[in-house]
Amino acid sequence: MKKDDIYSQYREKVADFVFDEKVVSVFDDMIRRSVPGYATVIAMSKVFAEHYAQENSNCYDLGCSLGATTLAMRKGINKKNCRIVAVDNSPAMIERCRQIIDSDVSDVPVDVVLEDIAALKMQNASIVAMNFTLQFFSPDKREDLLGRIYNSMLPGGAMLLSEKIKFGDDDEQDFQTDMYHHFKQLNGYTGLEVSQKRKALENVLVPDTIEQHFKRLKDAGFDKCYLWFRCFNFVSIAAFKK
Ligand code: GEK
Repeated sequence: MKKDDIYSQYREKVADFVFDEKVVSVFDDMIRRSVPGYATVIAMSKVFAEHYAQENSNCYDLGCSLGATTLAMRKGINKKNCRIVAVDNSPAMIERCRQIIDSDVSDVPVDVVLEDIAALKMQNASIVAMNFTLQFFSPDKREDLLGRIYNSMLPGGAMLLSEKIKFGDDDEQDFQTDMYHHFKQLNGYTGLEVSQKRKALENVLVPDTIEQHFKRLKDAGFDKCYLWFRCFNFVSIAAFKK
């Protein structure tokens, strides 16, 4: 696994973060050292897939990056005629993701698709996993996207929504952010790396509060929504269609 040192050198001007070849080459290391609970969320995607994938249905991985969620779901699916559709709009991510999926042996077919989820046609979905992707999606289009996801889902379908969140209470926001930065520094990132990455993400990763997520999911039509995982300012929600 190549080490992420992208922000280790001082930069006069920090440009907005993009998912380009450079990021792809260190992505595994970057996400594991940057997202508390990432390994747990990925591992549990297998459990969700095992329980909620339905026969003759599609399972979506929206913002698949290098396919970690897809690989986990692929291991969990034990129903007939399931197909995973893994989608990302970064050409560099999709190119590498295809290689990774191709070298994984399984009976569950996977379509690796280069597309913006804003334009994606989804249907017949028993599971939709969107792990740490909605936060990068234009805030004014989030409601519409959630509505389209809900409409694409089968009765009994489950959505797995994992996100970085913000807090309405300033003290809690400071506490959770502080702990998160300690987590990153204990994982080997310097103060300079943490602050430059934070700057790069400022206009790119726009978190919502947990209350905004629950309201949006309910408004989209989801019947039940449960917070099943949380670590500092990172959460995962399971939302169900009746
Ligand atoms: C994992 N889920 O390893 N359409 C499609 N893809 C998008 C869009 C969009 N509009 N916006 C962003 N992306 C993965 C991790 S990473 C999270 C997800 C992170 C893609 C973007 O290209 C990137 O690959 C992914 O969403 C977010 O479980 O890096 O913190």
